[in-house]
Amino acid sequence: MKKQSLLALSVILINSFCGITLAVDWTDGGGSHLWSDPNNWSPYMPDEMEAALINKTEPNQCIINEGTDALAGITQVGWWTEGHLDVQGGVLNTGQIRVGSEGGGVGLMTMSGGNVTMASDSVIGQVTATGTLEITGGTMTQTGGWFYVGYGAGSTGTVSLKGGTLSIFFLQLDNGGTPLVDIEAGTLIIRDPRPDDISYQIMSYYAAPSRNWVTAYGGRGTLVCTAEPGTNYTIVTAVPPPPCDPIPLYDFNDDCEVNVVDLAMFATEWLVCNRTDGSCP
Ligand SMILES: [Ca+2]
Repeated sequence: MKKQSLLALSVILINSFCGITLAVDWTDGGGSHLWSDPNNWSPYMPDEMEAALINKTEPNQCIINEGTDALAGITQVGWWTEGHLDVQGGVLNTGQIRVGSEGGGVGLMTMSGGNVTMASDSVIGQVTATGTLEITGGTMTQTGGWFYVGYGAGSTGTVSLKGGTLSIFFLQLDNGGTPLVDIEAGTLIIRDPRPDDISYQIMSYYAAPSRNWVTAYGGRGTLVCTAEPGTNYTIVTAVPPPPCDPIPLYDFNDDCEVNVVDLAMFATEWLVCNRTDGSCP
């Protein structure tokens, strides 16, 4: 499908859901990589009524830096192709964020500082696309709607909290895709006023070994879920694993100990043969 057709389709879809009037393309035509440079957008810089389509990656990624006050109705990163939005500072106010959105797209959003605010439903990895959100600093706050990770068949959504804060109302991981929320030094805040239900959802459902959709340090650490007194906020953080040096060679689950758990993992592949030349027994 030609780009113009895709753009028209996008506008129709966006219009039908959000009342957004126009999709504008990130071009990096000015070469500065900065969201704040009007020369980097076509036909012009987005405001709160537009969908900002960021479909370029290095060396033409989009950067929001200190002093930038960015606006968009929808911020769509990696739609039918690859895109990278890097928030280093400043502010982004947007209705929605979609990272990795349809058509086998690959979207990456990195955040090391600043403040990002979304007013409604947002998704990391939507319908056959792959989306990754990596936060090492700054604060991302959703003021309304749900936060979807891995939405729809064939989608892969990954949220990596290595610092900073992700503050949302509701974390929705159960929509047919492959979701992962991995927490290291960052903090996940869920502001739903039912902390007991949220804690159960996180610790006993999403983080259950049969799913492993929410992990701490890639499964090596320990998740901690607490209700903040007086606010009903559920705070999810991670305790790092004990130091390990050297890592045992046959420690398949990375817990720094070789035991029956690793043996069971080994046994599940006993006699598996994947040679493609027909020489397997
Ligand atoms: Ca082990």
